[in-house]
Amino acid sequence: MVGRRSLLSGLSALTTLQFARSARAAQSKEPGSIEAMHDGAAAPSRVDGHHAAIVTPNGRTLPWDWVDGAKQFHLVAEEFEHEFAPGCVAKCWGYNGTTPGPTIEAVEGDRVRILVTNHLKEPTTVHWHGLILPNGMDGVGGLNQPNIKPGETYAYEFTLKQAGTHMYHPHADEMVQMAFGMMGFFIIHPKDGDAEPVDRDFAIMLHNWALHPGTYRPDPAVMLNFDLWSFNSKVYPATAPLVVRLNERVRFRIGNLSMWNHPIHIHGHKFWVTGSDGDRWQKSAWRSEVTEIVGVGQMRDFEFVADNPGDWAFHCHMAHHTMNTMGHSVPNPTGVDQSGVETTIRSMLPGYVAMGKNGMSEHSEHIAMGLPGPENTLPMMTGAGPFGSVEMGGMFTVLKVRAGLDADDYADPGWYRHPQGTVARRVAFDPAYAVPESTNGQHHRGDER
Ligand SMILES: [Cu+2]
Repeated sequence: MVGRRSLLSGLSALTTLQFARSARAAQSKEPGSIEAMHDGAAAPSRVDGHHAAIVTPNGRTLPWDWVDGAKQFHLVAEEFEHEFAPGCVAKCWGYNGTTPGPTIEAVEGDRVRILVTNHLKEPTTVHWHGLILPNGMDGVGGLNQPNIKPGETYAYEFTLKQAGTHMYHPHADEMVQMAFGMMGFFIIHPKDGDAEPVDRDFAIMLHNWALHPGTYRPDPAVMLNFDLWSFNSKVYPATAPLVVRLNERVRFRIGNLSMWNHPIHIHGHKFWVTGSDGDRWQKSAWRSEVTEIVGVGQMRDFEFVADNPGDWAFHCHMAHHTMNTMGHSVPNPTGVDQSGVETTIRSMLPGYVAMGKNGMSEHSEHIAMGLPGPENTLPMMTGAGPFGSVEMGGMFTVLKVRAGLDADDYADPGWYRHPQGTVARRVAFDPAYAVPESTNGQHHRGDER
């Protein structure tokens, strides 16, 4: 006997497929304004004269002061309200009011001091993931240091002996603290510069969230079936577009502190994998790819020359990771006529709409129709493109390659205008148009419908 609760939790899946309010709100906000990308900070420039400054889409870089012979940074661990996309907010934890916390950016050889103030109601620490440092600075609570109790401030201080893409996160109650969003980038530029410097340098953190529909706190106990999959703690269509100027050399630094591995895929360009947790690789070790798995706890650097103008999908290739909230315990509705049960289910679950008989694409139509859905969640797929619904959510954004941008212009240039004759076109309405013989023995020409 299926209890009402389990039925409802199963059905919440399909129900969340349809709702409308947040979807419309999400679509009405043009993502990727310069404010959205940099949180109000000034447009990026150069670090130490020659490194392109890191851009953390939807995020920002942590400022520092020169104090007692070190670059001094200050992280405050705290709780705040975070918006994944318009219509979906949660109480999250992070640093200085954001998840991921602000990106720490420094140069090889720097002496750094990072103050960490704990405004949480439980102890925390910060581990500097991938950094070579004195043991007592490694941030594993109980092993390398006492935990930082609520209200306390600790100082971490060390000299940067390496370059590359690294991260920071707690090593105290880490299952909970990371599930709530506590993580950030720690990026170190090589002191002598890169042999092949990049013009734009983006940092993107991969994460997952069990924010069940109608709830306002991520569930830290979930291990597999997450509701939201995020780039820098945002889901499409709130993920900022990645704007680059034609023929620039671009680096994406991808970090993964989620609970899954993510095959990150870029359209329209092949890239070299040029670095990982350890550092930038020797050029002989670079690999040409279009998809690269970024494993849990790993970092990968992708580099390429943006020589192909257009709006190119940039996404995780796990199909469920480019979706927003969905239930995982729903019976497969494909091919099933549900019209007889819809009324019954709606009496238990207001707003329920049977769907999925011919696939989930009709979900986008339901969103466009304005059908209501559960509170504080997102439709499975959404996003309005120039040709219709972009049937994606989650770990998805758009790489926008354009000629004629200014060097520091990261603002959304709008949709790509395709040269005439370069868009796939309809050549027939007739289902039998020139259909070849099928190998399954059926004859498709004509009349079986
Ligand atoms: Cu993924």
